[in-house]
Amino acid sequence: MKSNIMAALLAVNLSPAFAATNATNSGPVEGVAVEASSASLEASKETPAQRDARMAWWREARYGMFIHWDMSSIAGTEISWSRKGSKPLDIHGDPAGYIEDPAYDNLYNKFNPTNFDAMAWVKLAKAAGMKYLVFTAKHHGGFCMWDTKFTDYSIMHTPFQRDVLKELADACHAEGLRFGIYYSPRDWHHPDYGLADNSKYVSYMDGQLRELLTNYGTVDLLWFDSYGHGDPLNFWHIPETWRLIKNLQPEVVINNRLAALRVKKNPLAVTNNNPAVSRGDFDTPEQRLGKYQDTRLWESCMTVVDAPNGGWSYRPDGKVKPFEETVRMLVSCATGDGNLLLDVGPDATGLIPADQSDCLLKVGEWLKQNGESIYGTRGGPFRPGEYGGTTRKGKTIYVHVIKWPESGPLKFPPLAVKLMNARLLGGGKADATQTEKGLEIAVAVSARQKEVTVVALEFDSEVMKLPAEPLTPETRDKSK
Ligand code: H79
Repeated sequence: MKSNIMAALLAVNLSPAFAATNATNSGPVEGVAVEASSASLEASKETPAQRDARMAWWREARYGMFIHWDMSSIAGTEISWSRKGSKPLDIHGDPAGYIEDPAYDNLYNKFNPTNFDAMAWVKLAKAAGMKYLVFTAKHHGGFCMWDTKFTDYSIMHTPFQRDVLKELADACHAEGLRFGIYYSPRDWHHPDYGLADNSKYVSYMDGQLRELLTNYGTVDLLWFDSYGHGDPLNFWHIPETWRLIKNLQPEVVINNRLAALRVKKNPLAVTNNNPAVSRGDFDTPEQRLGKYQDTRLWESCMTVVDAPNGGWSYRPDGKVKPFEETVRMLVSCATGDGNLLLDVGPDATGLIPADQSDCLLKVGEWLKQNGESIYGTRGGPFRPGEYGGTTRKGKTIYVHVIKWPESGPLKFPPLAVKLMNARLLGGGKADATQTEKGLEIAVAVSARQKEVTVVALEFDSEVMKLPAEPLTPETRDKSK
């Protein structure tokens, strides 16, 4: 019953009344041309309304925690990339074949993160206002953070011997945090990876995915990284892998990196007109904030730590982003109609370092006051600009102001709905006026917030179907 109502509401929210935009947020997916073949995949039985209902939790969540963690945290160097052995089939085109890196490949012998407490991580994510968590089960380096029967290169063969993925899944389920698994199809440690027709490796990967989707309860999200080079149909067996996943957990949300069949001409033909398999459920701009895009779901993944060549895993040489920048990243995603997946890198003892958690908790405090302008909203109706951006829900538009005009009010083009009230989130006075020329918003300097000021404008009717409007020259700040 509840999901029917949800589906009806979402069908309205996703109507094509949203202005068309160019799909700019597809993320780092390389174009490798392959011939459209007759690979069979039944067209998905999912209707658009069913898909909207399946994606509802994810779209309403807006904000999640990414965690990159394995034994690379002992060295404090970048996960996988700091492994000196070859990177077969990778973007750099190294030759296939496993080459040892004795230093990196033996780090796991010492991995004993006795401070690891899954519940503490989950409670941190919740206090930070995050609604889902995505954990690296296996990164490109091939080390497995769960009890897998397919390799000894796993957490069960460290001194720690605990299935951390299981503990995290259980903690998420107990606390009502949505649980996601990151899995890298690239595997620079596995001897079969990229060899011959890759089929032995594909069996390994499919076996592991079966484990992950069978032994850990509900998996809400699968976050694949790109699969490197190789024909998606013959070298990888993407449609078959996709079907395996969907048979085990039909509701799972899947990003675009496994799915994106790198077919330039007609990807839909390859997948029997099943756009899910060719594009996945959402786009994934990485280490950059997505542009306004309301025609396809998207999520920016960003590290809270800035470090040379990464910052995904524990990097003591990195620097945590300031709170102001972090909260503005969230605002940028929400006003652009996307999600933010913010990454932390726990240390080798199992703790999320205090400088990272402090920043997260400050955003959590901000969300306590301003969360109604983020959760469950859509971007628009005004497009983001130098001023900030807007989100909307029901009859309310939330104006997120980062930069005020040097003098006078902030101006927006006219809207076809009637302004009833204006209020400042967190208290204080906001003045808003509506004329034929448009909307004007003024907030006293003393009432503005340093990181972002949020003004809620309440109208007499729905604002969800208004087209996404750019600011016009008349409404842009002329002092710039
Ligand atoms: O898991 C995180 C990254 O490790 C992974 N995707 C996110 C979610 C990722 N895999 N590949 N890439 C990102 C592409 C990265 C390429 C480069 Fe580089 C990073 C080029 C320059 C910086 C690698 C690292 C080569 C030099 C440094």
